[in-house]
Amino acid sequence: MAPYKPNRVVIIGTGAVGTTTAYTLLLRRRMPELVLIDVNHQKALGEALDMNHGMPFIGGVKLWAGTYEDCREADIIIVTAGASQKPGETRIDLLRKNISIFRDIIQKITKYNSHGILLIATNPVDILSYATHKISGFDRRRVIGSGTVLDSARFRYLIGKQKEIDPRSIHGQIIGEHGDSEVPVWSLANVAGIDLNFTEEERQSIYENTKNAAYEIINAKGATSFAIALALDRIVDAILHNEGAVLNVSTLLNNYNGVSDVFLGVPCVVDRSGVREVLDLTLNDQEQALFQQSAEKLKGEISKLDL
Ligand code: 6V0
Repeated sequence: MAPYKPNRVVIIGTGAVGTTTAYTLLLRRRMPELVLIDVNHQKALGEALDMNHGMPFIGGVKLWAGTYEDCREADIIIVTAGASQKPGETRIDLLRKNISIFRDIIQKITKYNSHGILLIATNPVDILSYATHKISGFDRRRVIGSGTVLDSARFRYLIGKQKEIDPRSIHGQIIGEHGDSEVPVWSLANVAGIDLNFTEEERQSIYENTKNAAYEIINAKGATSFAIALALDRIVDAILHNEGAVLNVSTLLNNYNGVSDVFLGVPCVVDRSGVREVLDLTLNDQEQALFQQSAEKLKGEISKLDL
């Protein structure tokens, strides 16, 4: 087999999430070529120009505002295009607007690319990842939603803050919907294998703050961008460097803790092939019930779509 060379990443949507992700990938020099696409081409042009003027300080990345034809040689296409939450809106509220945008975008991408990995960030991310899988016809391993990677990071940050321990040393995860029905897996959360020993009140507070983080940030600054950009960068790195990293991305489930035919965030092994493997979690009864409720909620929304 010829040696694998990471080549090109395309980002569709150059709003708060798309540009911050581009800038993060650029600073970390994740790939030799980065393309920005937006329905508002002027915006993509401006962002590309602004970032290109920083090249003398970074180097090594060719970046431009492109068209869907540039997807032809892309290893990863990240979709961040579409409406974002306004104060008071849930992620599910965005579905009507974003599903039609997605039909158009995914068809345009697949006109030129049938081999790459589609990494979806637009909300509601789990439902739009499912729709992407259906519209594109891509193998399930190559359609990845950002899932609960960000929620798990928020969870670990808050636990670390409470325990005064580096969040990188906290083992904890959120599964299910990236949204209001997400599930904290307290039964498996630990530091160095040691139980966290939180009171019920502390658990509730950490969970609520994790779940409501986006609402809090959107109320304060209008959008979330930095942590999601780092989460997307983490997923891209795992793919391009064939890491086999375990990340709670959103993937198509098949009889997983009693759940099938829906995309949800669960621990997955991510490498060059995309989602190489979904890891089985032994949940307690309460977690399993909440996970199944999360799945039912999303399946109810999916059943209303014409996919
Ligand atoms: P934004 O800043 O409004 O940017 C959206 C961009 O999409 C704009 O530049 C638009 O011009 C562009 N766009 C709209 N329609 C199209 C189209 N048909 N083709 C190409 N480009 C188009 O939104 P922001 O960047 O804040 O959020 C983007 C999406 O990411 C929203 O749906 C958010 O809810 C979602 N997020 C998902 C997160 C996750 O964890 N998965 C986290 C944060 C936000």
